[in-house]
Parts: sequence; C-alpha cells; structure tokens
Amino acid sequence: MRTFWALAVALSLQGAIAVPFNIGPVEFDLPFNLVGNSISDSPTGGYAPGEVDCPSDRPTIRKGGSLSPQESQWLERRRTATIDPMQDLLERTKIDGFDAKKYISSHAKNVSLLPNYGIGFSGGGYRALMNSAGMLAAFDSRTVNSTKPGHLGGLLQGATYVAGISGGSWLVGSIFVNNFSTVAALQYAGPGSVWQFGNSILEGPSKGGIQLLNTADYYKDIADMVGSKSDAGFNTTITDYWGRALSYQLIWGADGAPGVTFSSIALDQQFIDGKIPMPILVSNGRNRGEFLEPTNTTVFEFNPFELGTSDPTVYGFAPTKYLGTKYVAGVVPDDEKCVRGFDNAGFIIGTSSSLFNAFLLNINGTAIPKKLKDALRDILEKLSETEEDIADYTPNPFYKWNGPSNLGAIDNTLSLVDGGEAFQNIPLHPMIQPERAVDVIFAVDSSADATGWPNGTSLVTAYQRSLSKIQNGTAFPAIPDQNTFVNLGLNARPSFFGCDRANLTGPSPIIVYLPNSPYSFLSNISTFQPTTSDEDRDAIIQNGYNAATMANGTVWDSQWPSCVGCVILSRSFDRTNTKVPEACKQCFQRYCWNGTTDYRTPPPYEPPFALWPNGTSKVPTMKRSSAPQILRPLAWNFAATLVISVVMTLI
Ligand SMILES: *[C@@H]1O[C@H](CO)[C@@H](O)[C@H](O)[C@H]1NC(C)=O
Ligand SMILES: *[C@@H]1O[C@H](CO)[C@@H](O)[C@H](O)[C@H]1NC(C)=O
Ligand SMILES: *[C@@H]1O[C@H](CO)[C@@H](O)[C@H](O)[C@H]1NC(C)=O
Ligand SMILES: *[C@@H]1O[C@H](CO)[C@@H](O)[C@H](O)[C@H]1NC(C)=O
Ligand SMILES: *[C@@H]1O[C@H](CO)[C@@H](O)[C@H](O)[C@H]1NC(C)=O
Ligand SMILES: *[C@@H]1O[C@H](CO)[C@@H](O)[C@H](O)[C@H]1NC(C)=O
Ligand SMILES: *[C@@H]1O[C@H](CO)[C@@H](O)[C@H](O)[C@H]1NC(C)=O
Ligand SMILES: *[C@@H]1O[C@H](CO)[C@@H](O)[C@H](O)[C@H]1NC(C)=O
Ligand SMILES: *[C@@H]1O[C@H](CO)[C@@H](O)[C@H](O)[C@H]1NC(C)=O
Ligand SMILES: *[C@@H]1O[C@H](CO)[C@@H](O)[C@H](O)[C@H]1NC(C)=O
Ligand SMILES: *[C@@H]1O[C@H](CO)[C@@H](O)[C@H](O)[C@H]1NC(C)=O
Ligand SMILES: CC(=O)N[C@H]1CO[C@H](CO)[C@@H](O)[C@@H]1O
Repeated sequence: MRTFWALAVALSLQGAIAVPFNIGPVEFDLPFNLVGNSISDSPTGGYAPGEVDCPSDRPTIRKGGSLSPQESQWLERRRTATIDPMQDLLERTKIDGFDAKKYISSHAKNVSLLPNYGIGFSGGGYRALMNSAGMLAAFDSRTVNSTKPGHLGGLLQGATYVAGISGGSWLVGSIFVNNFSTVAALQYAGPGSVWQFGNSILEGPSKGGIQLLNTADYYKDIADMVGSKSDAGFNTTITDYWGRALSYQLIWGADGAPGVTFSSIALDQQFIDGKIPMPILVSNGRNRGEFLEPTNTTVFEFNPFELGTSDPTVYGFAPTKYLGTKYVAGVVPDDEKCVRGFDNAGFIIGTSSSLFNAFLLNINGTAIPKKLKDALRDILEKLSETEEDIADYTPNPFYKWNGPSNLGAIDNTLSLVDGGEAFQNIPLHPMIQPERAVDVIFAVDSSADATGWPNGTSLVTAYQRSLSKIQNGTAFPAIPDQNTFVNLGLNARPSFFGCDRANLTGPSPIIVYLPNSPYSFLSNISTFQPTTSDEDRDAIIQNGYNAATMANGTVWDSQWPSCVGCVILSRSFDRTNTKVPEACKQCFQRYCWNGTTDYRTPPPYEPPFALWPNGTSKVPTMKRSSAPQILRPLAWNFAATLVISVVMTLI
C-alpha cells in the first residue's frame, strides 16, 4: 500500500511541476447570476445524508416494466408543453409542401399522436462535456441567433428527455441542477465559478480572476465533507471525492454546493410545470469481482424521481430522494427511519463518470510508455482489489429484491460504475424502453474510438445488446460494423438508423447519430486532458454547434434543418396515416442507412475539416491546445483523484 501512495504522490508532483497553471484570456464582466440557482435540500445542509421521518406512505421499491406514477403525471404536462416549441421549430425548419402548423394543431388534441423525442449525450470526459454543450446550445432556442434560418434552436424545448453518460452527464447535471441554465451562462460565469476548465480539478477553483483558492483548503474542504458522510455511518469510496471535486466545476454555489441533491430537480418549478425536459443519467451495475460485458451488464438510470432499471436482472426502481434508506425485499422495515441527502448531485454525476476502472480495460491499447503503463496498472489493480473504484450505494435499495435473477440481491451494497463502461457510451437505454414510447433519439457521440473521433462503436454495442437475453422486450435498429461506418462516412456527418419501421424486431426509436467531427476546430482532444483554456473550451463548443447544424446548413446540405424536422415527424406520420412529404422522402434517402455494408479495413481515420478547404465559411483555425496530449495529462488525471485520497489520509 505504501508504494501505491508514494507513486500517486510522485505522479502528481511530476504533473504539478511540468504544467503551468493556466487562466484563459476571456474577460469576466458578465453578471454571475446568469447561472441559475441550485436548490440545497439535504436535511443536514451539507454533504452528509441525514435521517428523517418517513412520509406516511413509506417509500417502496417499484417493479420495472412501467413508468412511475410521478413520471406519468409529469408527462401529461410535459407533452402538452412541447406542442408550441415543436410547432415553432417545424415552422422554422420548413419542409417543402408541408404545413407544419396545420399538422400540429390538427393533432394537438391527442398529444400521443405527436412526436415524442429525446436527446442523449455520450461520455468522453471534458471533450464530451464541451462538444455536447455546443450541440445542446445549437438545440436551445435561448441561444443567441439559434432560431435563424439554417439553425436548430428549439429542438431542446420540444424534447421530452435529455440523457447523459459520464462526460455527457457532467453537462446534463450542470444544466439541470443549476435551474436549467444556458450553455452561454455556464460558459461565461467567470472565475471562481463553474466551467472554469483552465483550472485543473487537482488545483481547485480560482478566486477573483487570478487568486487561487488555497489548494490545501480545497482538499481539506473535500476531505471534511466526505468525512462527514463517513461519520454519519455511510461507506465512502473514491467516487465521493471525485464527485465533490467535480461539483466545484459544475454546480453553482459556495464550496461546491454540498447540500444540492439530484432529486432537487423535481422541486424546480419549471420542471414541475413540464416546461423543461426530464434529465436522466446512466450508470452500470457491477457486482463484486466482476468485469463488465456489454451483453450482461445491468444498466441503471437516475432520474429526478427514481434510480433503477427494467433490465431483467434487477427489474426495480427506488425513489431517488430516499436513497440511503434501508430496504428489505422492497420495503422499509418498521423500525427503520428514512434517509435523505444521499443523492448528492455531485455524487450522482460522479457515479456516472467513475472512469477509474475503465483504464483496466483500455490501458493496454494506449500509447503510454510501458514503464508508466505498468505503474498505472499496479495502482488500478490495487484500487480494484479494494473495490474503491466504484460508487458505493450502501444500503442496497434492491437488497432481497428480485432474487435470484438479481445477483446483487444478497449484497447489502449496490456498486455502480461509469455508465460508459462496457462500451455503451451513449445513454440510449432509458429511451429505448417501450413504456417511454420515444420516436427519435438524437444520439450525440463524443467517444474517442479512432484517433479521438467516434466510429459507431457505441451504436454497434447497443445493437449487440438488443440481440442478447438482457434486452427484455426492448428493440434496437440494425447497425453495421465500424468499418462500414468509416468507409461510408456514417460517422463523418449525421446518419439515421431504423427509418424503416417494418424492418425492426419491435418498437424502437429512430436513432439520429450525431458524431463529433471537425468543422471549425480539432475537437478530438484526449479524454484525459486535465485542463482546457477558455479559448479552446469556447472553440470546442462552437465546433459542436457547427457539427449539430452542419455549419448552420452552409456545407453539404442546406436542407439539413428540414431533414431534422422530417425525422422528428416520421413516426408521427405513421400514427396519423399521413403521406410522407416528397421533401422528407429525399431526406431519408440521404440520411437513412439503407443496409449497405463495406467490411474492408479502412485506412487510419483522419477526417478533413468540413469547412476546409471547401470553405463556404471562413477558414477555421487549425490550432490545438498546447497541452501535451498523452503522458502528462494521464498522470494528472490519476493524480487529481488519487492525491485527494492521499491528502485525506494526511489531514
Ligand atoms: C429558475 O429559472 C426560472 C426561469 O428563468 C426563474 O423564473 C426562477 O426564478 C429560477 N429559480 C431559481 C430558484 O433561481
Ligand atoms: C390517441 O391516439 C392514440 C394512438 O397513438 C390512440 O391509441 C388513442 O386512442 C387516441 N386517444 C384519443 C382520446 O383519441
Ligand atoms: C448574431 O447574428 C448577428 C447578425 O448576423 C451577428 O452580428 C452577431 O454577431 C451574432 N451573434 C452571435 C452571438 O453569434
Ligand atoms: C460498506 O460498509 C459495510 C459495513 O458498514 C461493509 O460491510 C461493507 O463491506 C462496506 N462496503 C464496501 C464496498 O466497502
Ligand atoms: C458477464 O459475462 C462475464 C464473461 O462471460 C462473466 O465473467 C460475468 O460473470 C457475467 N456477469 C453476469 C452478471 O452474468
Ligand atoms: C494487459 O497487458 C498485461 C501485461 O501485458 C496483461 O497481464 C493483462 O492481462 C492485459 N489486460 C487486458 C485487459 O488485456
Ligand atoms: C473503432 O473503434 C474501436 C474502439 O472503440 C476500435 O477498436 C476499432 O478498431 C475502430 N475501428 C475503426 C474502423 O475505426
Ligand atoms: C453557425 O452559427 C453559430 C452561432 O451563431 C456560429 O458561432 C458559427 O460560427 C456559425 N457557423 C458557421 C460555419 O457560420
Ligand atoms: C462545396 O461548397 C459548395 C457551395 O459553395 C457546394 O455546392 C458543394 O456541394 C460543396 N462541395 C462539397 C464536396 O462539399
Ligand atoms: C444505399 O446507400 C449507398 C451509400 O451509402 C448508395 O451508394 C446506394 O446507392 C444506396 N442504395 C439504394 C438502393 O438507395
Ligand atoms: C433490416 O433488418 C435486417 C435484419 O435485422 C438487417 O440485416 C438489415 O441490415 C436491416 N436493414 C436496414 C436498412 O436497417
Ligand atoms: C417484456 C419482458 O420480457 N419483460 C420481462 C423483463 O424481466 C422481468 C423480470 O425478470 C420479467 O418479469 C418480465 O416479464
């Protein structure tokens, strides 16, 4: 154990000496209160959960396979509230020979005939957070200029669900926990505030523009807060430290807003009124000593109401608000009190992004020198042996629930890990559940599959899973292999899968695949790059905006916004027996994968700039962050998380 800590310290020092602290050049004169307030509702006011009296209808575990009563009630308000934004969007994106206004209003009486869609943001560290932010900004009608011709603003306002995994969950968590803030507000919140990615998570936030918050105090605060949870009698792991540290970057409020819970989103008046979509974060279950395989991993979701899954293994849902409460076979024993505050927002976001043990699966394929690789493996194996690389949900809400299908039913601990493990890196799972009846998923992929760009792997994995026993009534469109993706350019621009309903094995949404791709910036930065200057952050966000809108309809296809309108409407056309407009047929011809395959091994993936050299717009800057890409950032990422643990043992 001693070598482990020594190594951690050594790695961190190496990084700390070599990488100068970096504050970006952006001017900070925007008012801070542009970022929405988070709601602190932990009963202790801090990070520690606390006992409360159970409500008179004591919380219980609910069987999977159907919607929660809260979600059903919320959906009635939400689906109605999506009608106007959807109509506005469809009128703006214009479909030749089709009257969107008339179509929407003539079916508005029965909202289940109208489109029902969601957006999913993949994992991929800060790269995913920033690329996803650009796409989300493009979809948000509040973004300046986003409702002009060629743009897609309003798509977010018409969506029912917005889901995230890992880096994508950092974005979704940050937006929703901060009262549905805009990307621009978070981006320009200023020093000492959120989204200051020039400050490494290792050093903590800056104060007043240049002054560092004393790094030792930052660690001490984190250690004290995690310590308070431990003192209150709850197991803590490295994910608690990770989640605390992330909170300083993502959640508005003093000291990383320790009293803010994930279930507090359900207290937000806009959410209650159905004015904003429902956020969902995705994690994987991992039983003791188990490695994850895509086809047998239980995928859990966190929404403001519940944590759970309809996978046949666990097949149950627990109220998010009362996590930390002891359940036996689905009920809280008479002599037990309820617990609240366990669902700390940073902890839940951190659970979806506990990247640590993904390294064990991937480290062999990286270009790290062997010596460092061996050292890192040593650290990781030790972490894994002590099972510290998980998020510990003790008491397990699914204790004695659905055994023996639920292998974890005998365990008092529910262990959750990064949602991107087992390669299902896009949060599709919650939105392909038949009870949610989602028509279309906008699937934003910021994975680093091939030279830092996505190559369809996450869709391939989701398809494979849909063919295995764990699918339990879900279906997924046929997806070709990665070579086909690259050879046909399916990952170089948006592509649709599952357009032909007749060719599906069951009810499945259409997948609109939106890959990270180079428009105005090389946004394929390393997943483990620890800091990003404000300048690069803004450039990656702008690139994401361009990738979502295909450069505002200025390259390849000026009809792209109409085609987005068509795909949103596609399943609704089926339900209302409406003849598909000719313009939409042409869109589907262009964007729907038609079953063609090309299995040949492609050359290494080096996508050209979409705006270069065929520049209908200005020539992009080919500049890239000056931070070295491989060795040091990796050491840093580990150091960042490990040092926090080290410090905690020292103070
Ligand atoms: C959240 O945002 C809405 C809309 O911008 C605003 O009306 C409300 O006051 C905000 N709530 C809080 C708690 O800041
Ligand atoms: C609404 O449309 C659905 C089909 O999507 C149909 O099953 C249902 O009966 C309709 N409801 C009403 C009230 O017309
Ligand atoms: C919005 O569009 C106007 C007119 O084209 C332009 O002058 C302005 O800079 C744009 N604003 C942003 C934030 O893109
Ligand atoms: C959590 O704590 C309990 C006792 O409080 C212990 O039995 C269990 O092993 C701990 N779990 C982990 C993962 O450390
Ligand atoms: C999943 O598959 C792997 C490899 O076949 C196996 O080791 C593991 O125990 C399986 N897990 C479950 C939950 O079935
Ligand atoms: C990675 O390589 C090491 C040593 O070469 C080997 O022991 C280990 O099993 C490999 N791990 C994986 C996941 O392939
Ligand atoms: C696609 O990405 C996976 C990793 O996710 C990699 O193993 C595979 O070689 C890549 N294939 C192509 C054609 O890029
Ligand atoms: C598309 O619009 C966004 C937001 O207005 C802008 O930042 C971006 O530069 C535009 N892209 C092109 C290629 O003009
Ligand atoms: C290049 O841009 C022009 C518009 O200026 C467009 O008509 C053409 O299709 C583009 N070519 C390619 C290969 O993207
Ligand atoms: C299917 O798509 C490929 C390109 O991806 C195209 O070459 C081919 O012509 C299309 N086939 C049909 C029948 O549309
Ligand atoms: C149609 O389904 C078959 C069988 O699942 C599959 O092989 C084929 O690729 C699918 N075609 C399309 C266009 O999805
Ligand atoms: C549709 C379907 O097959 N549902 C099954 C999912 O798994 C649970 C628990 O194993 C079954 O009870 C359902 O019938």
